[in-house]
Amino acid sequence: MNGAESLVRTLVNAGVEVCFGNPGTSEMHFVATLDRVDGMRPVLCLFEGVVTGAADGYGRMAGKPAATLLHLGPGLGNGWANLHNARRAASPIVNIVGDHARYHLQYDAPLTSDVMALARTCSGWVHSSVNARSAAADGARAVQAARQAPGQIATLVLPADSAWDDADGAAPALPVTPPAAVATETVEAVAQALRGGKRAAILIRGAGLLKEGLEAAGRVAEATGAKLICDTFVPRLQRGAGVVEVERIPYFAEQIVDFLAGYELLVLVGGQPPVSFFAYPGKPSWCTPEGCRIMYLAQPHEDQIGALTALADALGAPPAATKRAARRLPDAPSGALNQVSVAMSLARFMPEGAIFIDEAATNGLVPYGVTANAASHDYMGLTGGSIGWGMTVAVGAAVACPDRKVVCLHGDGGAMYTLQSLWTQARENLDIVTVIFANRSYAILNIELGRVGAGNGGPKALSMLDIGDPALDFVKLAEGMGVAASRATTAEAFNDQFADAVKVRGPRLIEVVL
Ligand SMILES: Cc1ncc(C[n+]2csc(CCOP(=O)(O)OP(=O)(O)O)c2C)c(N)n1
Repeated sequence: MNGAESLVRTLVNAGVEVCFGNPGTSEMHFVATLDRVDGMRPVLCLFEGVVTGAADGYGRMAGKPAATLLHLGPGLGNGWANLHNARRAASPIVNIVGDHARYHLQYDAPLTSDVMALARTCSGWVHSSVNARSAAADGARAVQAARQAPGQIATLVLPADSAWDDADGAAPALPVTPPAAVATETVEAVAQALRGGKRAAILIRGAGLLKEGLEAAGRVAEATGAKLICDTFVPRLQRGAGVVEVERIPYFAEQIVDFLAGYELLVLVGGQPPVSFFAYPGKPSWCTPEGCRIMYLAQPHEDQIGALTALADALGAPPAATKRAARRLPDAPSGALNQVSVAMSLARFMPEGAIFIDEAATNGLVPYGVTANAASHDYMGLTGGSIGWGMTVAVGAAVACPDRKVVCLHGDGGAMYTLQSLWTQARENLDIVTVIFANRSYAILNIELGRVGAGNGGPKALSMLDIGDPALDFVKLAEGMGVAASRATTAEAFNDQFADAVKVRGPRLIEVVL
């Protein structure tokens, strides 16, 4: 057995079932192993940004890591932006990055680069397997590190000779440390502060945004009158009919300030105080009101669900929450096609248990709002702000949850970063409906131009924010990658196309012409 095979067998032992990858020469022994080892599903993606984004989506939905296979520094570099998004979501991922054989590095061959340095900037754990006999043990440690609460990116560099030299065999899985229990004193202190009658908000992230956490949070809210809130961009939120609701913090700094005005106590559960996404001249970066007390109920690595449950019990809250989102499905939309009509169709037809991925940018606000009362679903947001994420995450979510419909709303600008996702969606027959908002513009940047005080922009400046000439034909682009596609120009047409798309299994794309 060589080092690569010992590593793949170890990954499988540790519960890693999927490898999203884009290999090169230095990863050929790893690739060759895939036919010799049962239990690892290889998924080819045609750009590393798709590889890493898919691993992010898989990690968020499966709650355990997939492996990626990346080609030296350039492969990792191409995948970096979506690793950034994944890091900001605390997604568990195990990157396997091939490198030159160690004796080859001295010759400075063309693909030589400082892979370790690059890996450190996006990973919580980094290691290079210095010989084939340690690759298995290193792999086990990588999975353990990735699964450490709340989840992180572990990058294992595999030099080519460590892959092809003889190894002793696979390593067993290492124990996974569960989220740490929150101290009783912490729970007591927060309970006492909440009992004090101050106007309070509880900001929840991580596992606290899954149904069980929300249930406990709902009990706390009902016992204290505290408002439940979540970040603008959440890694994963369960919501919809029958689920306890949280209010989303708005995007712009001054809106956040208004949203939090008057709060005297901010309790953090797995997150940090909200700040402005960007700095703007004359506008605040820090958005928590002056004098507002900030208390941490649970840190990201701690047990958020357990802490919320203990808090509800300490407050003597009723045993179950009573306030949940009602089921309210909109009528079929008619007339103009815009984010309102799309939102109505979405809420009408999104099936129970759907996975809603949101990179709709300026067209995302209404769909998010209206689906609050749709069938219950999982929602995922762009945690790191690096666009070109949604379609890639859809790949990973669909691989992780083959029995659930994935609905991905996407801006046309962001879509062009990682459009290759569609090819993998077709090849793997993934159950994904992609809705492209074709406004033919970087619309948000038109807003930001004024907000940062850079003026209205002359023709050259505005040309940098316009993607309408030539007009992108998403129907042809999708069909060219094997995904059935259609174009909607009216609300009625979209309604029909979307209703049809959710009924049929497999990848579909609808271009919404705005
Ligand atoms: C990697 C990366 N590059 C550039 C940006 C800057 N950026 C933010 S939004 C945006 C355009 C988004 O356009 P689109 O997806 O069409 O959405 P719209 O704003 O039109 O609603 C760009 C280029 C970014 N966030 N991330």
